[in-house]
Amino acid sequence: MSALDRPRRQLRRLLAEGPGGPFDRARWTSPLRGPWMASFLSIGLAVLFGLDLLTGYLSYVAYQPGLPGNALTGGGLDRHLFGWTWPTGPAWLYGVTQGVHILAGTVAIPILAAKLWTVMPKFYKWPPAKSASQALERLSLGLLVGSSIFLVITGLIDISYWYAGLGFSFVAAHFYAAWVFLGALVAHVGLKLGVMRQAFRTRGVLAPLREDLRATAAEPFDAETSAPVAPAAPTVTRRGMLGMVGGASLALGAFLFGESFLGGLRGTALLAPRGQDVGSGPNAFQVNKTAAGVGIKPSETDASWRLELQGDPHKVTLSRADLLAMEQHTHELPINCVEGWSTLQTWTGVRLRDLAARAGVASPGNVRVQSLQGGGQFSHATLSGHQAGDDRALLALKVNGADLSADHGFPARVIVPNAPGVHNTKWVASMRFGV
Ligand SMILES: Nc1nc2c(c(=O)[nH]1)N[C@H]1C(S)=C(S)[C@@H](COP(=O)(O)O)O[C@H]1N2
Ligand SMILES: [Mo]
Repeated sequence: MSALDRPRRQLRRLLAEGPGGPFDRARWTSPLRGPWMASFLSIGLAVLFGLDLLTGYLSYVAYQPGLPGNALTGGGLDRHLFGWTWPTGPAWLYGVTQGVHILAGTVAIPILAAKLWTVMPKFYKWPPAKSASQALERLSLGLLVGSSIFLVITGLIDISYWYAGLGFSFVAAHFYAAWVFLGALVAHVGLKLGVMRQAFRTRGVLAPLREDLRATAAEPFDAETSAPVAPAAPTVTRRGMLGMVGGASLALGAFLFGESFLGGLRGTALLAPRGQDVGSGPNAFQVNKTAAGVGIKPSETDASWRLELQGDPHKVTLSRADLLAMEQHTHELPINCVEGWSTLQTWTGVRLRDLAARAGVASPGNVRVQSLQGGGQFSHATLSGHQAGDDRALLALKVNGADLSADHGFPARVIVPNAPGVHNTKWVASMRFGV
């Protein structure tokens, strides 16, 4: 008997019988697992993730990553996709699309968890793949599950402002993962639409929701689905399980949506990042990054501060007093942050259009705005001519009738209607027209 006989025998057995444990389908006994449950949950996920793909794309367009200096990923996808321009009105639109984005992604979490629970036995398949097409199917499934979990987790980290937790650029990672997700989703839908149709045809779309516990039976076993070989007695109805999942989703949504809606409901958003004391008075609304936090020194923003306007060929330097001497305009406009919160305030300042004219530029074209803030993705932004030309696009000097506070961008900050919050640059140092 050679020394290799034993391991050989073991390998043969492993190949024939599988490694046991979770790979043994007989151990998965819940009668609720099966194609109907998987299909029903998929409809919820398709709606929510569909909304996320759509609003994610809109957010991408709103960032105008094709403009010089606005690159998001540093990769080949930093261009205008499908050639249209994000509008400057209605001013609240980005607040709604981005609010929907984080809300849909968050309420999807319990449904995603339930879907993974439902199909879990299929992840332990033995042998892992019998043919090349099965291997491809499993690869696409791995990419789908992996990218959706990755998107949800990076999104949650972002809306919690916990950037230190990520060792990479959130925007680039979230963006590319969305493309992987989209590709895997298309493959998955193509492969599974038949299973879903079959499940709904044989069991009805809603009929299983009406079954009481006694009528809650397993779907017929089929190695290709997650239905159990040897179902145990049910302990909960399908309606009960879906009620818990839906209830968890509703609770998450109820404690989050307040932060996306202008003003008053913010206090209800128990899941939004908390603990910031915004004080009282005209400047009492949330701050994304404080002046001290990004290293703005008081000596940079005192009376010696100057705004530099670079036209072509003009260059103009203005003090805050010069700006206050120009025609002032007041507009009620929101800040719509990409992290999902919005706030509506009344801003007063100089039109960007008028600043362009001051620098000798009749029609503003693209404008590159640079902050006093030394570096980082938020220290500059390029606005389109479409934005800079809008009557309501301001270099704001005041908010709610008072001077801007240091944290809200004193001496001057940009406010553009319907722009992503991050483009409303604070502590502006210079603007270059016609880039
Ligand atoms: N220079 C500079 N401008 C900035 C930021 C920043 O970090 N640095 N944050 C931006 C983001 S992401 C948002 S949402 C708004 C928030 O404005 P607020 O802090 O006045 O509420 O400012 C924008 N302007
Ligand atoms: Mo933001």
